[in-house]
Amino acid sequence: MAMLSFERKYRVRGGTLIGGDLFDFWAGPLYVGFFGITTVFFSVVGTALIVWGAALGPTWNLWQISINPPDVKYGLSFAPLQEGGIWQVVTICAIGAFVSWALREVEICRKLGIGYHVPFAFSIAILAYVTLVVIRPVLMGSWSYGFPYGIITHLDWVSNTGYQYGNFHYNPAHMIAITFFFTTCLALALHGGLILSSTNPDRGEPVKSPEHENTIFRDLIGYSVGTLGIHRLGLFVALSSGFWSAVCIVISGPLWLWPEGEPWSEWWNWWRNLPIWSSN
Ligand code: 07D
Ligand code: 07D
Ligand code: U10
Repeated sequence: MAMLSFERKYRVRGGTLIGGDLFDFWAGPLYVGFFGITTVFFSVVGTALIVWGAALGPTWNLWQISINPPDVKYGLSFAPLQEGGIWQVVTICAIGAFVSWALREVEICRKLGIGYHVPFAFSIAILAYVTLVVIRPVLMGSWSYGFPYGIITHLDWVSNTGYQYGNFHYNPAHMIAITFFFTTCLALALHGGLILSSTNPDRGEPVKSPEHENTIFRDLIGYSVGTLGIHRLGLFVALSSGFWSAVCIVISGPLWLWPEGEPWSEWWNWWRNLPIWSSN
């Protein structure tokens, strides 16, 4: 009930980025807005195109359906619909839907008078996706470098692309991204565990304070990052994961191993070639 009366209070006009009052309303619990309309538009068109692409064959097996990017011979031009053109239009729709979703988040933040942290965070996911299907293909000179839209085929793409550079584990930016992903899990496990341990006590026990939360880590490791700090840290490590992921793939090809180049393991020769122990 409290939530419902709060919603009534903040459900006011304004804060929109475009279109003034047009579409400035709610449908049940959902805020609509101009960008809600564009999200639905792009999602419906994109999904319909994927279903059409699936209907063209060769399979209705959900795991094997794949909407493939054009052949390398089409370079950066538009391909015929059935030879990768569908993938190109689906990509436009996907970017349209993701960016619309982020802008809808911005409008809701403006209505609530809160910071833009949530849309900023989602923008990093969009950056990673756009790096995979636009920035890197453009730098490589062909849309064929985008990943195919299929549950299993996109895994094949990751595997093939990984082995194309020898062993992707030697990519230093991939290492940094993975370290941030693991750190994010560690931080969330610590935080989830800490909050539950102090604010969800046994029946009859009092709820404990932030002092308790700080003290377990001060006793344990000599330092507590603090109740606000853990959220800053969490956001930082999570966004860094996505950011370094985008970096690790955009440098594979455009920077390293292209046009001829070497596998990622060769990158580490800078270490052997350091003047301190290298005679040449
Ligand atoms: C839990 C939030 C909910 C979202 C979900 C995903 C669709 C796709 C459409 C068949 C954490 C909804 C799925 C709408 C259906 C069609 C056409 C988010 C949560 C549940 N992948 N990937 C998956 C996507 C890439 C990789 C699963 C999307 C890159 C590996 C799901 C994208 C690379 C593995 C999926 C994308 C890559 C997966 C679970 C876009 C590097 C797995 C995802 C738009 C990033 C895992 C069979 C999940 C799996 C998996 C979706 C991009 C690698 C199908 C939408 C090209 C190695 N990916 N992926 O829970 O089981 O995300 O695959 O960029 O092992 Mg992928
Ligand atoms: C791109 C998703 C964006 C999603 C958006 C939203 C919907 C709506 C609707 C649910 C970025 C989509 C929303 C569709 C859904 C509803 C209602 C997220 C994206 C905008 N790797 N690797 C990574 C590891 C190996 C390789 C990233 C680990 C092998 C390649 C991450 C291991 C080889 C690429 C990572 C490992 C290899 C990557 C992925 C271990 C293969 C990439 C996370 C332990 C032989 C990709 C930007 C990511 C990348 C990537 C982790 C192994 C190859 C750091 C832990 C050695 C080619 N790998 N990898 O990017 O950086 O998320 O992409 O072995 O391209 Mg790797
Ligand atoms: C909680 C809480 C709450 C609180 C709390 C807490 C949970 C209620 C009340 C408690 C939380 C805390 C006290 C915070 C503690 C947090 C954690 C333990 C987790 C968080 C993690 C960190 C603080 C560190 C995070 C930072 C990271 C991961 C970034 C730093 C690292 C990098 C930038 C690079 C990492 C990559 C690596 C290692 C891969 C290597 C590759 C490269 C760096 C690329 C190139 C490599 C080189 C140039 C060097 C070559 C490599 C060499 C030489 C390595 C050799 C290695 C050897 C070891 C020999 O809920 O609220 O409040 O308090």
